[in-house]
Amino acid sequence: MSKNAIVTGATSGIGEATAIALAEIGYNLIITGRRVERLRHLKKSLESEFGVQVETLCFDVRDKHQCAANLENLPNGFERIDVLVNNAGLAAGLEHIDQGDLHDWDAMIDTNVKGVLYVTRIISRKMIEAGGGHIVNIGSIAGTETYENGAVYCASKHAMHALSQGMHIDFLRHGIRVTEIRPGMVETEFSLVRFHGNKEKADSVYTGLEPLTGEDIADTIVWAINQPPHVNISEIVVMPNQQANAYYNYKK
Ligand code: NDP
Ligand code: 8X3
Repeated sequence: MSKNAIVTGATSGIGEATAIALAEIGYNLIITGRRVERLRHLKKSLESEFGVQVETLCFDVRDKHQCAANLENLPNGFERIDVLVNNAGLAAGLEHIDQGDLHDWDAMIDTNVKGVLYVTRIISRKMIEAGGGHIVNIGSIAGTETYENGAVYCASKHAMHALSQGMHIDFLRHGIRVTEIRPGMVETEFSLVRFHGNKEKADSVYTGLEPLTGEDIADTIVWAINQPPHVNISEIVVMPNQQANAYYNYKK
């Protein structure tokens, strides 16, 4: 029987690569994000390339009403959700706390923390009813480390780390597996978003080293969900070979 997955934030980067990787192994998909044209384009290409069913839900995970309106009643064929990938997220800005922008803080905390909770509450209830499932949370090395200028993003990813552990505990009795993946640098639209569209600044983050790709993280997700049902991969840290942690990297 084919399986069903939801990937939040599938319009670019890790989420898009994950949608492709899951379609490739036969998952029917619900892909979400706010950029409707990108969702439509991805749906079309996944359906034609892999012959799977793909539905798009265009909404903002920060809005609890939009989450409910889109996720409570899922499209036909998605009565059971086998895998939820909580991927939608962002960093906004890079400065000391006294210089922080309140809009940036709201965006990070509302997306990376509250958005994950809104989505998980609704989908976990469906998983409980169905007798199981697998939740994959995209955390970050910023979930266990804190670096200068990144306090609020790090706080939001520390929250993701705590939520992943809490989900595992709370869902033990329901047979729902929970995996947190904590990547280092992945070249996506992440830095472009963090620097509010400044491409030069964004590109400079990756100059001199070979960062991870969205596909690297998608491969890791596929490996974790393909483990036998009695195995739960709780946490995975994935780093570029030229980066040791948030502070040390080797640029050529
Ligand atoms: P991208 O910017 O390429 O992708 C982010 C995705 O999240 C987009 O699809 C975006 O869709 C979606 N998204 C953002 N805000 C919202 C929102 N309010 N509502 C719905 N969807 C939203 O970055 P990445 O692929 O790198 O980021 C994916 C995840 O990986 C994030 O949680 C990030 O924190 C994490 N991460 C990234 C790392 C990196 O170095 N790139 C390292 C470690 C973790 P849209 O704009 O269409 O709404
Ligand atoms: C993204 C990686 O090091 O920019 O989560 O925080 S980092």
